[in-house]
Amino acid sequence: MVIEDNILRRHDRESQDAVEAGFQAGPLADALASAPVLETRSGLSKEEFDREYRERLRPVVLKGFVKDWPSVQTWSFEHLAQRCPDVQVTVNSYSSKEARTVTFPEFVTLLKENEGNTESPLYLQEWYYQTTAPQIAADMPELEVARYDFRQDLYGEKASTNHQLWLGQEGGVTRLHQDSYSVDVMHAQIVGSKRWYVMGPKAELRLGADGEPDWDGLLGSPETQLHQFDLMPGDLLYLPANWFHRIRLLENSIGLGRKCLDQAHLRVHMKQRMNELLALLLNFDEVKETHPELVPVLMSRSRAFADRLGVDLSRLRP
Ligand SMILES: O=C(O)CCC(=O)C(=O)O
Repeated sequence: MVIEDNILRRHDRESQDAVEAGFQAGPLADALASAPVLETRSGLSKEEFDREYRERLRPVVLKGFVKDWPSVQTWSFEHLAQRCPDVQVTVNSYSSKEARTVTFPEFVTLLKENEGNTESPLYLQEWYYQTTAPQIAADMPELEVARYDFRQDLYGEKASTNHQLWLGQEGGVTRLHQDSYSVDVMHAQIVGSKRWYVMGPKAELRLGADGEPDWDGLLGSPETQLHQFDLMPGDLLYLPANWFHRIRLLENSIGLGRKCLDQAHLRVHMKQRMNELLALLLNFDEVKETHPELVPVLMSRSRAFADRLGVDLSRLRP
């Protein structure tokens, strides 16, 4: 099994903790204070967006782009509780110790009870609301600038609309990561605000000669392209495939993660899908041994993938 050299891309707990610690103190934390703000535009047409940003793989915040969405105009946690009285959600799903499944109104009660606890904020991550709460979907209308999403052609309607809501409390953090399978991030901020730190796809953190992460090497490289910005209600972020991102909730917040597969990334997307499936299938025992924390994630992703494709897992083609 090949060990990834770039610590930013590693999935083991120790490496992820080291990267997160870098955001709290030390050279990276110091650099964040003066990191440039990401380019922000308003009033862009779809053609301008395609030409100036998507085709050139340049990230941008589209200021106020979704400000007229019903969700941005009317949502609060209480409002959603009324509209989703029986919907089950899994809160803090990224931590096996803290994860708990409750109804949406129970989640809102938990939020109130935990208000002000910025040490252990609650976070409902990656809620695939379209299957469990389709009644709220119309409040986040389809975006003209996101019509290039090729997943619909590739996987059909069901697989291509797996948008995710992220709902959490002030202080909640999503650690630095790249999205899988080379999809672009389009993130619409609905309620509250979040601080994003982003780095280019080739940002690299290696171990130095002293065995510690070489932060100066990361910060000195032109590939790092460290930027920051606060996403406010009504803003839409476009982050091209493989850009690293870390998010901290500045207030109680609701955001919509709406991924897009650019047809330009189709080959690499399929290769990554196949790679993951075959690595799981052919090296299952080794993967279980070397990456035990990844196995349940990969299995549930693969099950969801099969489900969305309508694959009958009981059948093997002779
Ligand atoms: O908002 C967050 O906490 C994470 C969002 C994210 O990672 C995404 O939309 O890709």
